[in-house]
Amino acid sequence: MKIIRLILALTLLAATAVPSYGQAKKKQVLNLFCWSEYVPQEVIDGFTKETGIKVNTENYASNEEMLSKLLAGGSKYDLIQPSEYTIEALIKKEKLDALTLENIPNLKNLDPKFTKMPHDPEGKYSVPWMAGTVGIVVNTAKVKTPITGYKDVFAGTHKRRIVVLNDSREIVSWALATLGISANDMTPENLEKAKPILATWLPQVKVYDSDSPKTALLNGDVDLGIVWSGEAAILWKKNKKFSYVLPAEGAHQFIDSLAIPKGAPNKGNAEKFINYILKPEVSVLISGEFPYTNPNAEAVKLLKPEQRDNPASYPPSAPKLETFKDIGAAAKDIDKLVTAIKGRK
Ligand code: N2P
Repeated sequence: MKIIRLILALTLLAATAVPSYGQAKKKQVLNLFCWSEYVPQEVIDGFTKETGIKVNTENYASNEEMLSKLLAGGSKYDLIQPSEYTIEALIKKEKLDALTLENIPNLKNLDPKFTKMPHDPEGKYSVPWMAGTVGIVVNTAKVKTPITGYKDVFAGTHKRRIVVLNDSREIVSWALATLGISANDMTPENLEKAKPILATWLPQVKVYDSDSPKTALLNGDVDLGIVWSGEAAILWKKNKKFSYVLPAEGAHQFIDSLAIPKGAPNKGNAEKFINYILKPEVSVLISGEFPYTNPNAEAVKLLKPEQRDNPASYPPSAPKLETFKDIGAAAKDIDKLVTAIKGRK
Protein backbone atom coordinates (compact mmCIF):
# COMPACT_ATOMS: atom_id res chain seq x y z
CA MET A 1 0.00 0.00 0.00
CA LYS A 2 2.77 2.40 0.97
CA ILE A 3 4.59 1.62 -2.24
CA ILE A 4 1.49 2.31 -4.33
CA ARG A 5 1.02 5.65 -2.56
CA LEU A 6 4.63 6.50 -3.22
CA ILE A 7 4.29 5.64 -6.91
CA LEU A 8 1.13 7.75 -7.10
CA ALA A 9 2.83 10.67 -5.46
CA LEU A 10 5.83 10.42 -7.77
CA THR A 11 3.60 10.24 -10.86
CA LEU A 12 1.74 13.36 -9.73
CA LEU A 13 4.98 15.18 -9.14
CA ALA A 14 6.29 14.25 -12.58
CA ALA A 15 3.03 15.36 -14.22
CA THR A 16 3.13 18.79 -12.55
CA ALA A 17 6.83 19.15 -13.36
CA VAL A 18 6.32 18.63 -17.10
CA PRO A 19 4.80 22.02 -17.99
CA SER A 20 7.57 24.01 -16.32
CA TYR A 21 10.18 21.78 -17.98
CA GLY A 22 8.37 22.45 -21.27
CA GLN A 23 8.55 26.22 -20.66
CA ALA A 24 12.26 26.14 -19.97
CA LYS A 25 12.71 24.32 -23.27
CA LYS A 26 10.84 27.05 -25.21
CA LYS A 27 12.16 27.22 -28.77
CA GLN A 28 14.99 29.70 -29.07
CA VAL A 29 14.81 32.04 -32.06
CA LEU A 30 16.81 34.72 -33.83
CA ASN A 31 15.06 37.31 -36.00
CA LEU A 32 17.56 38.26 -38.66
CA PHE A 33 16.90 41.25 -40.94
CA CYS A 34 19.53 41.19 -43.67
CA TRP A 35 20.34 42.11 -47.28
CA SER A 36 19.10 39.67 -49.88
CA GLU A 37 21.74 37.32 -51.31
CA TYR A 38 24.19 37.93 -48.48
CA VAL A 39 23.71 35.24 -45.81
CA PRO A 40 24.10 31.67 -47.11
CA GLN A 41 21.38 29.21 -46.10
CA GLU A 42 24.20 26.78 -45.28
CA VAL A 43 25.46 29.17 -42.61
CA ILE A 44 21.99 29.62 -41.12
CA ASP A 45 21.44 25.84 -41.05
CA GLY A 46 24.86 25.26 -39.48
CA PHE A 47 24.07 27.79 -36.75
CA THR A 48 20.72 26.13 -35.98
CA LYS A 49 22.36 22.71 -35.89
CA GLU A 50 25.03 23.87 -33.47
CA THR A 51 22.87 25.98 -31.15
CA GLY A 52 19.28 24.77 -31.60
CA ILE A 53 18.30 28.40 -32.34
CA LYS A 54 15.82 28.76 -35.18
CA VAL A 55 16.54 31.68 -37.51
CA ASN A 56 13.69 33.73 -38.99
CA THR A 57 14.99 35.73 -41.93
CA GLU A 58 13.59 38.84 -43.60
CA ASN A 59 15.43 40.54 -46.47
CA TYR A 60 15.87 44.09 -47.72
CA ALA A 61 17.45 45.65 -50.78
CA SER A 62 18.71 48.97 -49.41
CA ASN A 63 19.78 50.60 -46.18
CA GLU A 64 16.89 53.02 -46.51
CA GLU A 65 14.34 50.19 -46.76
CA MET A 66 15.84 48.53 -43.69
CA LEU A 67 15.88 51.77 -41.74
CA SER A 68 12.26 52.65 -42.41
CA LYS A 69 11.04 49.15 -41.52
CA LEU A 70 13.20 49.05 -38.41
CA LEU A 71 12.02 52.43 -37.16
CA ALA A 72 8.38 51.66 -37.94
CA GLY A 73 8.29 48.08 -36.75
CA GLY A 74 8.66 48.14 -32.96
CA SER A 75 11.31 45.79 -31.63
CA LYS A 76 10.92 42.63 -33.60
CA TYR A 77 14.42 42.31 -35.07
CA ASP A 78 17.39 40.85 -33.17
CA LEU A 79 20.08 41.42 -35.73
CA ILE A 80 20.39 43.82 -38.67
CA GLN A 81 23.04 44.27 -41.35
CA PRO A 82 23.53 47.99 -42.06
CA SER A 83 26.27 49.66 -44.08
CA GLU A 84 28.70 52.14 -42.56
CA TYR A 85 26.63 55.32 -43.01
CA THR A 86 23.52 53.68 -41.62
CA ILE A 87 25.40 52.43 -38.56
CA GLU A 88 26.53 56.02 -38.01
CA ALA A 89 22.91 57.22 -38.28
CA LEU A 90 21.58 54.50 -35.95
CA ILE A 91 24.24 55.24 -33.32
CA LYS A 92 23.29 58.94 -33.45
CA LYS A 93 19.62 58.08 -33.00
CA GLU A 94 20.54 55.73 -30.10
CA LYS A 95 18.87 52.84 -31.86
CA LEU A 96 21.65 50.27 -31.40
CA ASP A 97 22.46 48.19 -28.36
CA ALA A 98 26.09 48.10 -27.26
CA LEU A 99 27.56 44.63 -27.82
CA THR A 100 28.79 42.55 -24.90
CA LEU A 101 32.21 41.94 -26.38
CA GLU A 102 33.05 39.08 -23.96
CA ASN A 103 30.27 37.10 -25.65
CA ILE A 104 32.04 37.39 -29.01
CA PRO A 105 35.55 35.97 -28.50
CA ASN A 106 35.93 35.29 -32.24
CA LEU A 107 36.29 39.04 -32.78
CA LYS A 108 39.99 38.27 -32.53
CA ASN A 109 39.84 36.81 -36.07
CA LEU A 110 39.05 40.17 -37.68
CA ASP A 111 41.65 42.11 -39.61
CA PRO A 112 42.22 45.24 -37.43
CA LYS A 113 41.96 47.33 -40.61
CA PHE A 114 38.19 46.68 -40.56
CA THR A 115 37.59 47.33 -36.88
CA LYS A 116 37.03 50.58 -34.98
CA MET A 117 36.36 52.40 -38.25
CA PRO A 118 35.08 56.01 -38.26
CA HIS A 119 31.39 54.97 -38.27
CA ASP A 120 31.87 53.07 -34.97
CA PRO A 121 35.21 54.30 -33.62
CA GLU A 122 35.16 52.20 -30.47
CA GLY A 123 33.77 49.09 -32.15
CA LYS A 124 31.00 49.03 -29.57
CA TYR A 125 28.00 48.58 -31.81
CA SER A 126 28.91 46.74 -34.98
CA VAL A 127 30.91 43.82 -36.30
CA PRO A 128 32.00 43.83 -39.96
CA TRP A 129 30.31 41.24 -42.17
CA MET A 130 31.79 41.99 -45.60
CA ALA A 131 33.35 45.00 -47.27
CA GLY A 132 33.22 45.84 -50.95
CA THR A 133 33.04 48.46 -53.64
CA VAL A 134 30.53 49.61 -56.21
CA GLY A 135 31.96 49.43 -59.70
CA ILE A 136 31.37 48.77 -63.39
CA VAL A 137 30.97 45.33 -64.93
CA VAL A 138 31.70 45.18 -68.64
CA ASN A 139 30.75 42.28 -70.88
CA THR A 140 33.90 42.51 -72.96
CA ALA A 141 32.48 40.15 -75.59
CA LYS A 142 29.97 42.87 -76.42
CA VAL A 143 31.59 46.17 -75.46
CA LYS A 144 34.74 46.84 -77.45
CA THR A 145 35.36 50.48 -76.53
CA PRO A 146 37.37 51.17 -73.36
CA ILE A 147 35.28 51.72 -70.24
CA THR A 148 37.14 53.53 -67.49
CA GLY A 149 34.42 55.39 -65.63
CA TYR A 150 30.76 56.42 -65.31
CA LYS A 151 31.11 58.84 -68.23
CA ASP A 152 31.95 55.98 -70.61
CA VAL A 153 28.99 53.91 -69.41
CA PHE A 154 26.60 56.77 -70.11
CA ALA A 155 28.32 58.14 -73.23
CA GLY A 156 25.17 57.36 -75.19
CA THR A 157 26.58 54.34 -77.06
CA HIS A 158 25.09 51.78 -74.64
CA LYS A 159 21.54 53.06 -74.41
CA ARG A 160 19.18 50.57 -72.76
CA ARG A 161 22.06 48.07 -72.40
CA ILE A 162 22.78 49.05 -68.79
CA VAL A 163 21.78 47.64 -65.39
CA VAL A 164 22.35 49.72 -62.25
CA LEU A 165 21.64 49.33 -58.56
CA ASN A 166 18.20 50.46 -57.54
CA ASP A 167 19.66 52.74 -54.91
CA SER A 168 19.20 56.50 -54.99
CA ARG A 169 22.13 57.34 -52.73
CA GLU A 170 24.46 55.29 -54.93
CA ILE A 171 23.15 56.72 -58.20
CA VAL A 172 23.49 60.36 -57.10
CA SER A 173 26.99 59.74 -55.77
CA TRP A 174 28.09 58.53 -59.24
CA ALA A 175 26.81 61.73 -60.87
CA LEU A 176 28.57 63.86 -58.25
CA ALA A 177 31.80 61.89 -58.74
CA THR A 178 31.91 63.00 -62.39
CA LEU A 179 31.93 66.61 -61.11
CA GLY A 180 34.63 65.89 -58.53
CA ILE A 181 32.10 66.38 -55.71
CA SER A 182 32.21 64.13 -52.63
CA ALA A 183 29.40 61.59 -52.11
CA ASN A 184 28.99 63.14 -48.66
CA ASP A 185 28.44 66.65 -49.96
CA MET A 186 24.74 66.29 -50.75
CA THR A 187 23.84 69.99 -50.44
CA PRO A 188 20.80 71.36 -52.34
CA GLU A 189 23.23 73.19 -54.68
CA ASN A 190 25.09 69.99 -55.48
CA LEU A 191 21.86 68.08 -56.02
CA GLU A 192 20.90 70.78 -58.56
CA LYS A 193 24.18 70.09 -60.34
CA ALA A 194 23.52 66.35 -60.37
CA LYS A 195 20.04 66.80 -61.85
CA PRO A 196 20.94 67.41 -65.54
CA ILE A 197 23.46 64.57 -65.45
CA LEU A 198 20.88 62.14 -64.09
CA ALA A 199 18.39 63.40 -66.67
CA THR A 200 20.70 62.20 -69.45
CA TRP A 201 21.83 59.03 -67.67
CA LEU A 202 18.67 57.45 -66.33
CA PRO A 203 16.77 57.10 -69.64
CA GLN A 204 19.73 54.97 -70.80
CA VAL A 205 19.21 52.44 -67.99
CA LYS A 206 17.35 49.26 -68.90
CA VAL A 207 17.21 47.53 -65.51
CA TYR A 208 17.30 48.76 -61.89
CA ASP A 209 18.18 45.87 -59.59
CA SER A 210 19.91 45.82 -56.21
CA ASP A 211 19.09 42.20 -55.34
CA SER A 212 20.70 40.43 -58.29
CA PRO A 213 22.03 42.80 -60.95
CA LYS A 214 24.17 39.92 -62.26
CA THR A 215 21.05 38.31 -63.71
CA ALA A 216 20.50 40.87 -66.48
CA LEU A 217 24.18 40.59 -67.46
CA LEU A 218 24.09 36.78 -67.46
CA ASN A 219 20.90 36.71 -69.51
CA GLY A 220 22.44 39.04 -72.07
CA ASP A 221 19.71 41.63 -71.46
CA VAL A 222 22.41 44.26 -70.89
CA ASP A 223 26.15 44.65 -71.61
CA LEU A 224 27.21 46.91 -68.75
CA GLY A 225 26.34 47.28 -65.10
CA ILE A 226 27.09 49.40 -62.08
CA VAL A 227 26.86 46.85 -59.29
CA TRP A 228 28.09 45.62 -55.90
CA SER A 229 31.57 44.07 -56.16
CA GLY A 230 30.33 40.67 -54.94
CA GLU A 231 27.93 40.48 -57.88
CA ALA A 232 30.80 41.34 -60.23
CA ALA A 233 32.95 38.67 -58.57
CA ILE A 234 30.28 36.01 -59.19
CA LEU A 235 30.09 37.04 -62.86
CA TRP A 236 33.87 36.86 -63.26
CA LYS A 237 33.88 33.44 -61.65
CA LYS A 238 31.30 32.24 -64.15
CA ASN A 239 32.87 33.81 -67.21
CA LYS A 240 36.07 35.81 -67.57
CA LYS A 241 34.46 38.00 -70.24
CA PHE A 242 32.89 40.01 -67.38
CA SER A 243 35.56 42.46 -66.28
CA TYR A 244 35.33 44.74 -63.24
CA VAL A 245 36.35 48.38 -63.43
CA LEU A 246 36.57 50.72 -60.48
CA PRO A 247 35.40 54.04 -61.93
CA ALA A 248 38.22 56.52 -62.55
CA GLU A 249 36.05 59.31 -61.11
CA GLY A 250 36.03 57.52 -57.72
CA ALA A 251 34.06 54.67 -56.19
CA HIS A 252 32.10 53.90 -53.04
CA GLN A 253 33.75 51.50 -50.62
CA PHE A 254 31.25 50.02 -48.18
CA ILE A 255 31.50 48.09 -44.96
CA ASP A 256 28.38 46.10 -44.15
CA SER A 257 28.18 44.98 -40.55
CA LEU A 258 26.03 43.15 -38.05
CA ALA A 259 24.40 45.19 -35.29
CA ILE A 260 21.76 44.63 -32.62
CA PRO A 261 18.85 47.07 -32.54
CA LYS A 262 17.80 48.48 -29.15
CA GLY A 263 15.04 46.40 -27.63
CA ALA A 264 15.97 43.24 -29.56
CA PRO A 265 14.00 40.38 -27.96
CA ASN A 266 16.84 37.85 -28.31
CA LYS A 267 20.07 39.78 -27.84
CA GLY A 268 22.00 36.77 -26.51
CA ASN A 269 21.12 34.74 -29.58
CA ALA A 270 22.21 37.61 -31.83
CA GLU A 271 25.62 37.63 -30.14
CA LYS A 272 25.84 33.86 -30.54
CA PHE A 273 25.20 34.29 -34.27
CA ILE A 274 27.86 37.00 -34.56
CA ASN A 275 30.37 34.80 -32.80
CA TYR A 276 29.41 31.85 -35.03
CA ILE A 277 29.92 33.67 -38.34
CA LEU A 278 33.31 34.90 -37.14
CA LYS A 279 34.63 31.33 -37.05
CA PRO A 280 37.09 31.11 -39.96
CA GLU A 281 35.54 27.87 -41.28
CA VAL A 282 32.08 29.50 -41.32
CA SER A 283 33.30 32.79 -42.73
CA VAL A 284 34.88 31.05 -45.76
CA LEU A 285 31.45 29.61 -46.58
CA ILE A 286 30.13 33.16 -46.81
CA SER A 287 33.00 34.14 -49.13
CA GLY A 288 32.31 31.04 -51.23
CA GLU A 289 28.75 32.03 -51.97
CA PHE A 290 28.97 35.82 -51.78
CA PRO A 291 32.53 36.78 -52.75
CA TYR A 292 32.85 40.24 -51.26
CA THR A 293 36.00 41.40 -49.42
CA ASN A 294 36.19 39.30 -46.28
CA PRO A 295 37.29 41.30 -43.20
CA ASN A 296 38.09 38.09 -41.30
CA ALA A 297 41.88 37.68 -41.56
CA GLU A 298 41.79 34.04 -40.41
CA ALA A 299 39.14 33.20 -43.03
CA VAL A 300 41.09 34.92 -45.81
CA LYS A 301 43.97 32.54 -45.06
CA LEU A 302 41.61 29.65 -45.91
CA LEU A 303 40.50 31.04 -49.29
CA LYS A 304 41.64 29.25 -52.45
CA PRO A 305 44.12 31.18 -54.63
CA GLU A 306 41.47 31.69 -57.33
CA GLN A 307 39.18 33.30 -54.73
CA ARG A 308 41.91 35.66 -53.57
CA ASP A 309 42.79 36.46 -57.20
CA ASN A 310 39.25 37.51 -58.06
CA PRO A 311 39.78 41.18 -59.02
CA ALA A 312 36.29 42.21 -57.93
CA SER A 313 36.63 40.70 -54.44
CA TYR A 314 40.21 41.82 -53.86
CA PRO A 315 41.02 44.64 -56.33
CA PRO A 316 44.75 44.75 -57.08
CA SER A 317 44.68 48.55 -57.23
CA ALA A 318 42.05 51.17 -56.69
CA PRO A 319 41.43 54.77 -57.74
CA LYS A 320 39.83 57.14 -55.27
CA LEU A 321 37.61 55.23 -52.84
CA GLU A 322 35.17 57.02 -50.61
CA THR A 323 33.12 55.79 -47.68
CA PHE A 324 29.60 57.15 -47.24
CA LYS A 325 28.68 59.21 -44.21
CA ASP A 326 25.27 59.83 -42.70
CA ILE A 327 23.67 62.73 -44.57
CA GLY A 328 20.57 63.01 -42.37
CA ALA A 329 17.45 64.47 -43.96
CA ALA A 330 19.13 64.95 -47.36
CA ALA A 331 18.53 61.22 -47.99
CA LYS A 332 14.85 61.99 -48.63
CA ASP A 333 15.69 64.77 -51.15
CA ILE A 334 17.97 62.40 -53.03
CA ASP A 335 15.28 59.79 -53.26
CA LYS A 336 12.74 62.34 -54.48
CA LEU A 337 15.14 63.57 -57.13
CA VAL A 338 15.93 60.10 -58.50
CA THR A 339 12.32 58.92 -58.36
CA ALA A 340 11.14 62.01 -60.27
CA ILE A 341 13.71 61.55 -63.05
CA LYS A 342 13.03 57.80 -63.29
CA GLY A 343 9.33 58.57 -63.69
CA ARG A 344 9.81 60.90 -66.68
CA LYS A 345 8.57 59.42 -69.91
C1 N2P B 1 24.24 41.85 -51.09
C2 N2P B 1 24.17 43.31 -51.08
C3 N2P B 1 25.41 43.96 -50.68
C4 N2P B 1 25.13 45.27 -50.09
N1 N2P B 1 23.23 41.31 -51.90
C5 N2P B 1 26.16 46.29 -50.31
N2 N2P B 1 26.13 47.28 -49.34
